[in-house]
Amino acid sequence: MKERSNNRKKQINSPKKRGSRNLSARNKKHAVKTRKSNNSYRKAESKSLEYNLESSTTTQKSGRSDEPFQILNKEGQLVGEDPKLASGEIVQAYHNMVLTRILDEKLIALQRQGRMGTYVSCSGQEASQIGTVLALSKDKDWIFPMYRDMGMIIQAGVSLKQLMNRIFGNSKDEALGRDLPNLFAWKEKRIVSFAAPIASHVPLATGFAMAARLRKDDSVCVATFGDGATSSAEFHVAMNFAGVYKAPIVFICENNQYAISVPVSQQTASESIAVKAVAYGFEGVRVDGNDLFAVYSAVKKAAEDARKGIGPTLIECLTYRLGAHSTADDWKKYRTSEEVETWKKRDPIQRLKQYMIKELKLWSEEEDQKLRAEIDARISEAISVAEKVPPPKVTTLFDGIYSSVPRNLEDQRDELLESGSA
Ligand SMILES: Cc1ncc(C[n+]2csc(CCOP(=O)(O)OP(=O)(O)O)c2C)c(N)n1
Ligand SMILES: [Mg+2]
Repeated sequence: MKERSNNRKKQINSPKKRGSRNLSARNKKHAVKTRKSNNSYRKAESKSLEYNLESSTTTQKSGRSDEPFQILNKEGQLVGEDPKLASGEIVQAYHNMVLTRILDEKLIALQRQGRMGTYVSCSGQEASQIGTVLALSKDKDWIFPMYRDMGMIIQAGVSLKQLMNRIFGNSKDEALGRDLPNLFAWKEKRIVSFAAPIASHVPLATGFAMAARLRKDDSVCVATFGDGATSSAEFHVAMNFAGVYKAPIVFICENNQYAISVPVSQQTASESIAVKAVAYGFEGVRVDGNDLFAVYSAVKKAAEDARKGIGPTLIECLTYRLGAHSTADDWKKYRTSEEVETWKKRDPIQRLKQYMIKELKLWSEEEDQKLRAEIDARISEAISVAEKVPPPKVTTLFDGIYSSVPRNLEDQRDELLESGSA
């Protein structure tokens, strides 16, 4: 360990090797900070990545900063530049955040009752997901989501009915039961299918963005992933390629503090995830991911830059998953109740609600109760309808894969039909 830390010191003290002579003023700031944190090698293993989400006096005007960019503080007060969304858009986004939260809770209960398969919860991350989609062009932009992004699917306009058919994988599901509940994809909404190996979709999204550039269409691609995904080779390959070719892509890391049980402090020795963009030659932005307005503003700016050919952006949304990683683990084994309680006070739904009630004066507790009851009833109804729809016919397995079904598959299909089990 001693030898290792000496080597690290040598590297750190060798600016030529680090290429810091060519760094811009902003990057130098990052370099200095990195040097400082590398000197405390032992500490880096146990400390969490530091940031201040408690400030009620933040005055940042843009998202280009080391401190998380915030517009609505946790009390729901405006502390940054108002993105001037229309009232209708704010209420719609709020509605979708509440819908996502209640649906999430109900789906966990359904899994516990043995009525659906494994499910990955998104409670706590609604502002990151809904704020992102709100900032995109519905007619142009493409989304490569991760498994936890149900809020994005809802904000993109997939109906509750469609979503429930997908979750039960019934015969009315457009994917005919081929996807796992969380592997969302809707072609007509420009949402591309997710593959379970972490970060495998990030280079694909980058290639897709480049294809748009070559076709001379001005669509932008958004790829979302977790903090754990940033340790994968695919993340770095995609970032490097996107930086070199100025691909029209926005990388969004939903840093929810854990990759299953591994805290982000053990995921990276960097001072942040956003700072990784600096090495690839483009902007990294750290955003309070529980602040709908901050996420919206940062993604909007990044999408505009991508569309103009300025290049990609990496946005790190600091957020928290309030529940377990999935219905297959117990969060009490790897985090404290105090930590969860701290993050509950930064709840993205509560802060937007407070802003709508106190500052915009377009919402009330009564309306809120009414909305929640309505959503609850709509979800229960959608579940009971979708659950009764029969599963797809087994022979649909052979449909929609090849333009003409190969002989060997035709034989297997005939065999299945003759066996009478189809
Ligand atoms: C290549 C690969 N390695 C491991 C896994 C198992 N795995 C599934 S989810 C997950 C954690 C990912 O964490 P993060 O990227 O932070 O996303 P989060 O689940 O926290 O939203 C892991 C390790 C996987 N699916 N693919
Ligand atoms: Mg994570």
